[in-house]
Amino acid sequence: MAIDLSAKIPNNVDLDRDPKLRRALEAWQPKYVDWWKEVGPVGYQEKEIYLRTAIDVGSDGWAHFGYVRMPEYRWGIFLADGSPERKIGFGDVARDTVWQDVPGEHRASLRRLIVTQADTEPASVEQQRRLGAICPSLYDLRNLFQVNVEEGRHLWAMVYLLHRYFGKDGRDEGDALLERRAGDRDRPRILATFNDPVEDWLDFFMFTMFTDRDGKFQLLSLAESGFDPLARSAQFMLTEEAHHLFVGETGINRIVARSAELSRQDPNGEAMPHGGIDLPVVQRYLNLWFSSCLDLFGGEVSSNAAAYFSAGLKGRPNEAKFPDHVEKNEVRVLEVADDQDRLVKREVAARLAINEDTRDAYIRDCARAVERWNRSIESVGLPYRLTLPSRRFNRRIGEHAGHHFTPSGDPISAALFDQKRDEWLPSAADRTAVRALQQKPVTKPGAFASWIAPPARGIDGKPLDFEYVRFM
Ligand code: BYC
Ligand code: FE
Ligand code: FE
Repeated sequence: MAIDLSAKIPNNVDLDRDPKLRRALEAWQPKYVDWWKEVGPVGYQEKEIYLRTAIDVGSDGWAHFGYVRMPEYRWGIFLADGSPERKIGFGDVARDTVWQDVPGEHRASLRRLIVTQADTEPASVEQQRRLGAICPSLYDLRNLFQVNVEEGRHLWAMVYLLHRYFGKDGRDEGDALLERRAGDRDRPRILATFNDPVEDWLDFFMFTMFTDRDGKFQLLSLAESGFDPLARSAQFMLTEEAHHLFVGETGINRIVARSAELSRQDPNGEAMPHGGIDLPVVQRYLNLWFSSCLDLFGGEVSSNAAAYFSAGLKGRPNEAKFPDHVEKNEVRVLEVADDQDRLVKREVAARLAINEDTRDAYIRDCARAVERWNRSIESVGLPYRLTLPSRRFNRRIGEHAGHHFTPSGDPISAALFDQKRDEWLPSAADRTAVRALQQKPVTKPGAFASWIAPPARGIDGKPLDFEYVRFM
């Protein structure tokens, strides 16, 4: 199907055939643009940014690149191609045909899953809104805005589902999504990480590395859903998501490469005196964001997750790769602290531990990236290594919340944790030091801040000194 980009809302869901739905979304659109202008990126709204816009879902040429002012970005609605014959791959409904509408008995659960997914998208834009003022290069500035506009499109993807399949309730949820605010005391975003501050570019790269990666694994799980429109929305969102993860993983790699190079030349092994970020500071930011994002998978023992899985609403990432898609009589062993803070093994029904399967897949993917960063450090001959902390470290949700663990996962007292806090998590001094390096934006084409190496190549085949953001 050819997509009409001049339509008010570009889409491949035949909006024109459903005038009532189209009008409802066209009524939501100005509220969305107001939200964008109010709490979207600070400054730069009138600048022309070299952005990618989704225009199709085919494997070749789903996007086009060009200069756009962000408020004029074409946020569209796209579902990946699918087959109405697709079979559900898990739970008690395994091998049933997928649903094109919302089964009445699953309406509340599906609405809740979609709203939770949707809420993270605008939240991340709000969290990142001040970073433009301290960007390390035009290339990075453009990537920040690319991520921001696509998170905006992800919100559109979810609001379409709410409007189309959930009637008045769905429209109310669509409005509420524009009313909550990241970090707001009275009307916060739903999940904790999406209220955490993103103050500097080390936070930003950690966020796109670890938090967007939660997005990848949640979207992979939703792409398995028996509710076909949700599955196909999630599939297309994953296409865009790959770039967000690229920004995070390569961003940290570029920081680490620069830090390693500067540290090696310093008699005390420090990068800060030479305009770089010390590797132990990178490690503490990593500890913070990784642990916060582990919470995004929910509790280790979750009756919600069991119910979603049984009913075919939400599977696991790449469900087909799991040996058992029903998990009826299996058990999983968890290692948790008992009430005397000793590590003990606890058996739970596998269905109750579905969140743990998804978390495992996520941790494996994060570990692969850490290995890559370590190869960058190793290549300059520095012995320092980054590591992922234990999945028990610094948790606020689930079985490990309320206990304290070292980064290696050993139970310790609250008092000892407090004492060690600044060794394990970003201290006020770390934040001040990072901030001192990032006071001024670097906006000369081809120039990069001292604390980050240039990327291997530019965007869309353009050179590194391309004018990714036009300042006239
Ligand atoms: N913070 O039964 P449990 C993305 C609540 S990121 C605060 O263990 P469940 C993106 C929970 O709601 C992907 N509260 O949880 C990334 C429950 O509340 P109630 C977003 C939390 O349901 C970057 C209670 O604790 N997508 O796309 O098994 C940029 C008990 O929890 C948290 C999704 O999340 C938390 N971290 O799992 C832009 C997919 N965790 O019932 C975008 C949809 C749990 O006591 N969401 N709680 O009121 C879900 O699938 C599930 O809701 C969760 C939680 C996996 C998040
Ligand atoms: Fe997203
Ligand atoms: Fe993302």
